[in-house]
Amino acid sequence: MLVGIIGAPNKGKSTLFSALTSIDAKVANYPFTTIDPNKGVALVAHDCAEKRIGKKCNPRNSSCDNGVRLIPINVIDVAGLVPGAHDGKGMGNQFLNDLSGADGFIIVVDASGKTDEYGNPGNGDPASDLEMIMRELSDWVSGIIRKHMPQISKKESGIDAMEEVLTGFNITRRGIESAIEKLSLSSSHIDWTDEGINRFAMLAVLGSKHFIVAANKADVDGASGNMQEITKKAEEFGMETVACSAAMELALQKAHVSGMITYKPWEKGFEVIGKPSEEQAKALEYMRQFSAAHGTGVNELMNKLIFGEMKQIVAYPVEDDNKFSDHFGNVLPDAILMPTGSTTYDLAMRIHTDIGKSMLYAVDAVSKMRLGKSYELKDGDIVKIVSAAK
Ligand SMILES: Nc1nc2c(ncn2[C@@H]2O[C@H](COP(=O)(O)OP(=O)(O)OP(=O)(O)O)[C@@H](O)[C@H]2O)c(=O)[nH]1
Ligand SMILES: [Mg+2]
Repeated sequence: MLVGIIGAPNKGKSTLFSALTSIDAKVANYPFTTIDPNKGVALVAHDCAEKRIGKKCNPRNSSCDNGVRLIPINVIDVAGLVPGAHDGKGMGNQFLNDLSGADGFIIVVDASGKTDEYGNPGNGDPASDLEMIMRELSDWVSGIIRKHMPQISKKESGIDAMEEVLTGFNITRRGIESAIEKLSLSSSHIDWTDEGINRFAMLAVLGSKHFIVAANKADVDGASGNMQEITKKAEEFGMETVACSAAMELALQKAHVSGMITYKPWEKGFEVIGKPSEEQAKALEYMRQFSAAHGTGVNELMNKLIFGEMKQIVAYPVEDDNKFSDHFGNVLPDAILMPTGSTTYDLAMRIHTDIGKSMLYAVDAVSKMRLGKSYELKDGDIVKIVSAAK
């Protein structure tokens, strides 16, 4: 799974990336600070199944902090998108290709409205920035379709041809079919007008990828006044909005590393353990008040994207269902993210195609019930896959 952080320039994408990954990305108060994409690993927090079995876990592919499983997710932070980016404006469209493998997107807007769509200081309109980003993504996809139109229109099955062209961009067959249906376009033989292609591209993107809107810089005066409009625009696209302050999240994490406070991003609040100067104490107090109800919003953002929007569940495969462990005795070694609706067979295929192909059945390690290949996994299930594979 790959999550892309996108948005116009100077909105706080790299600050959010640093807060999510603990990697020091270059951050500055001017547009196009980021040129080459930053790639890293974020951790998403979820209740660990160790509580259910009353045994301390010993994770391998993730980590666990007092009953909170931290599961790694790849994230990528790219250059700012400006109007016409799909056509090579700004940093061009190379970085759009870097995003083609992403299945989830965090769209960062400047909720304070103090930067324009090119990232320059001034009067900005975050809701229209959001619209611009979606238009750029969709124009990028339309451009690809248009380029391949001669070959698509020659094929008998338009959907197959479209799928072939768009598969590298993680545009799914489901997304293609639902867009065609919504627009009542012909699907057997595709030869649409430019207008048809544009409308199709937007719906195919929305139907294939998952989005959440980060109303960033929520700590800045004036941000709350823009929230209603941002949320309304996001809803038009079927997206949820989370108000956040990436800068505050980063500051709290740095204060934790320096020994000034103890802070865990997935918990609300923090404890001051160092000796802050008067100025630091004031800043900490401000951050405490801002984050009292919902934290800084950064953890919530990731959680809502992965478990809400992308509807992922966590499954724990084990080899020994009595010890809940792998064959080395590691308890609940792996936490695997899977889309809701995944079966024990899907999990087996994820572990290894050989195990999947020769899977016989599965066992629920807690109830010891035998589960068929088509059993739909629930969040937190601990299962042993029984396979004929060695
Ligand atoms: N007040 C406040 N400032 C922020 C926040 N997030 C980022 N900033 C500031 O906004 C400016 C731009 O941040 P970056 O993270 O470089 O933004 P970007 O979107 O990656 O910018 P480009 O790479 O140029 O597209 C910097 O001065 C940050 O310190 C926030 O939550 N609150
Ligand atoms: Mg950047």
